[in-house]
Amino acid sequence: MMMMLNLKYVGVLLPVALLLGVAFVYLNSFYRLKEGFYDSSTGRFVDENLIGSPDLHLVAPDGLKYPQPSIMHGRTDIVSVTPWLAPIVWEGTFNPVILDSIYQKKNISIAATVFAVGKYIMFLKNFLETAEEHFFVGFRVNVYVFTDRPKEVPEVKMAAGRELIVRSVPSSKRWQEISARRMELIQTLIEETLLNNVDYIFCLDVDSKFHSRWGTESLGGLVAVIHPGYYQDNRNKFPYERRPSSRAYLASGEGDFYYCGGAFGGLLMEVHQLARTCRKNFEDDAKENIEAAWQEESHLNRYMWTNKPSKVLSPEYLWQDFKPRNPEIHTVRFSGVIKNYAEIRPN
Ligand code: UD2
Repeated sequence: MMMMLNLKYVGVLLPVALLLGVAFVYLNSFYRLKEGFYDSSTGRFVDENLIGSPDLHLVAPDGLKYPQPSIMHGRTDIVSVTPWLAPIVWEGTFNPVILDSIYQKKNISIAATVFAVGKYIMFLKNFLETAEEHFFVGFRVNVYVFTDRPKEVPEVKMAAGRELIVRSVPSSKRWQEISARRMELIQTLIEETLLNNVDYIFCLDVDSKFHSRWGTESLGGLVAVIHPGYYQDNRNKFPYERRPSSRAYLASGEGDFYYCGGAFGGLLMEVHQLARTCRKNFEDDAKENIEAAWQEESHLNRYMWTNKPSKVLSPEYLWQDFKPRNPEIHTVRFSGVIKNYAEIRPN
């Protein structure tokens, strides 16, 4: 009796399971097909899932001609890969023509944030004008300016597809606070405005200007810039936060490089996680009356020790105007201008 009942169930369940299986396979392939298309010009199937994710599947346009790459010849005076195999970008390690043509096809969009609070507004014009000349030229770029002096934001002619957006922020009596609060504002900007609208974001110091190309070679998941002041030093000399009571603490013998607080970026969600973490750690420290040695820069360095950047930009991407150019720096792309701290800081 029991046996007969089981057989009856199997007789009903088996066809139902088969039917569901067939339906799943059919619907799944239909769904996938809907997410791609057949490109008759190249004779290839194009998967929109891959096109949609800006960091995946690098497709070069057909017919592109450029010098043959080599794995035997190249720069020998610098290191161009980290021990975790992230590229370190230097002049002479990439071909801008290949990279631009790949990312043009993806129609990526980039946000840049810059803070100009108090007297730092004086640096904005130069920053914006030189960004128009060198920063992701030919790409969709939105520059977000955070300032307490919106009326003093200079008029700068932006190319088609590029936009300047001004956000008001309160003034502050302490420069440390202005510098550190950037993480919170970047986090909020991503959550409230950029999500689903932008692919990459770069967060830059305003007291700086562009001198030459900063473009698609800098794109990556999490992007850090090597600080120009310490790249030849032993890591025990890096100005990391050294008090174990701070959440930015790095012990002697820890840390890969000393990264800049003045320039970092990457894919939107990577930078969101970085900003959220650094903000929280900064605020938790503040509750215990601790301020890390170099504010958010210390927290960023702590974060990058655990969360390794997937692309590292050489000091070409943030030099300092007061420093003579070292021989390995073939081009300065972005640099901090000379400034009189006593004159421009609120404290
Ligand atoms: C370094 C870092 C900076 C930050 C700081 C530690 C570089 C090149 N610079 O520079 O990013 O990590 O150490 O806090 O890595 N700001 C204002 N108004 C002010 C003060 C600051 O708008 O009154 C903004 C502005 O965008 C400026 C940024 O905060 O570029 C950093 O301040 P800074 O340039 O005075 O910091 P500095 O030179 O010590």
